[in-house]
Amino acid sequence: MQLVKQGEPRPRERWRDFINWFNWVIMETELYDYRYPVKGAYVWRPYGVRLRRIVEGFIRQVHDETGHQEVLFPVFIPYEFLAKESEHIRGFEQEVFWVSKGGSGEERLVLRPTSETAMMPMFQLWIKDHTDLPFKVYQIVSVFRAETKATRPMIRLREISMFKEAHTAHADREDAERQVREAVEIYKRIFDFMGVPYLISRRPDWDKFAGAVYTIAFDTVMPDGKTMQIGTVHYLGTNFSRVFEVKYLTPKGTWEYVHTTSYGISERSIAAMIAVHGDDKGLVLPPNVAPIQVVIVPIMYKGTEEAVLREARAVSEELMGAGVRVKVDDRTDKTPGWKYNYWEMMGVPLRIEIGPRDVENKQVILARRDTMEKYAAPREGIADMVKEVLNDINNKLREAAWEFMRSMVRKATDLKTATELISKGGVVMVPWSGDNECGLKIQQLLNADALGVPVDEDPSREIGGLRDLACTDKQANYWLRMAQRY
Ligand code: P5A
Repeated sequence: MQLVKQGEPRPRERWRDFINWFNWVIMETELYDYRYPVKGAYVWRPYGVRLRRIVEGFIRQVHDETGHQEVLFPVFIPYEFLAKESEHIRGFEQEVFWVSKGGSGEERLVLRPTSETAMMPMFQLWIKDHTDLPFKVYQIVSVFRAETKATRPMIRLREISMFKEAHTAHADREDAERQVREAVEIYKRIFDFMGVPYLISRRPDWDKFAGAVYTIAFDTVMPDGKTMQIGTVHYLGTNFSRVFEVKYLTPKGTWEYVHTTSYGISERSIAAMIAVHGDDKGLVLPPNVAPIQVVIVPIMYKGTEEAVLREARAVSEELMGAGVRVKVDDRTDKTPGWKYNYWEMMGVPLRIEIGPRDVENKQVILARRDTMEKYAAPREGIADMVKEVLNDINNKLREAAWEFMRSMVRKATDLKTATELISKGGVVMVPWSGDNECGLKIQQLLNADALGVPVDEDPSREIGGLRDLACTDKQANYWLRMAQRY
């Protein structure tokens, strides 16, 4: 993999050279370091950890609010447990990291690639009767997958270090499917918070999670037109509960298998957030997630620096009191111009400049990172004003990202147009019968992957009379989203 070295000139065209831009920006802003000497394992640096903690905080809040309880399971899973569900092990067998021990041991352990088979034996002990259901837990932990596709910093990891996985158990299919819908709403809230737009699709059967009855996936479009899977929700039916004997006593006095679901997101969602908002200058962070929401740069000249600094600190106090994450950059060895460039690269949403004239005029200068607008605002009532601007930046960034993604989704009803559009990047919706063989053929013809049929809009809208893109003797029943994927 071609990686940019720290300090090298930054790539100018994020569009053409997205991965180089991405690697440059996470490295240069000291969010992340990809030089760790193990493939697919990377380091979060302090600025990155602060960002991550804010995102994790929101993820926890949303799960807690919806009745999920946080747990922490061991990283070890006995191999026999991972292998109990036949489809599950078929999917993960090649990606499992084995644990070797000093001396000899009978137990064969693996590092969890996901925790369904770690949770199930404990669910079996904890769930007794119908009053225990629904049962909803989650954890934010590391999981390990020996990914065979090329690893990429923050995007495709072998140690996924911010894996939020939720696991739930229900009395019947109906309640489990209600949970699937709740999970979709939870993920919408999380991605809206970060301003990341999404397409929600039901994955085709050949691409569902190993062991699932069906998978609903969130994808977003990267600046280069390729899509990225940023979250998935699985209905697992009784596939896991049967092999782990997870049963509950019904009010009628009979024993039934629970229906389970699981859903997960990872730090890849942070990568998506960075990708959809960033620009040639560097990061552009939505205030919702920015470790520093406002940076105050005092313009210091000899003679007036004390008054200016005092004012900068007073504004900082006021903002802090209003719950704003603020920093005063009072370094004396850097010029204001240098600081502007630096904090712009770091993605700080709003800069406040205060000079001697501003103190005199009872005003401050606001500079927005998203629009690069700069204007004077009255000193009086600054906290309210700043909160309003931060809110506006959250909304504008989210809207701009949605607009870009929507512009990258198109429809094609014939092979020639579909092929042309796919080569330009983005998502192309094509008519599909619903037949798996035809879907696989469409993938081959377009040399692209099927994301699935829309869950966020009617998949059969305006499909009447159209034919399957690959099996032209078959009537089309759905629009199938196709794309090149990360
Ligand atoms: C759901 C949670 C699961 O593992 N078990 C528990 C289910 N689903 S999944 O689709 O395999 O993964 C959930 C999300 O995690 C992200 N992801 C990754 N991120 C970074 N590096 C990886 N190697 C990686 N693999 C999966 C994806 O966003 C995926 O949707």
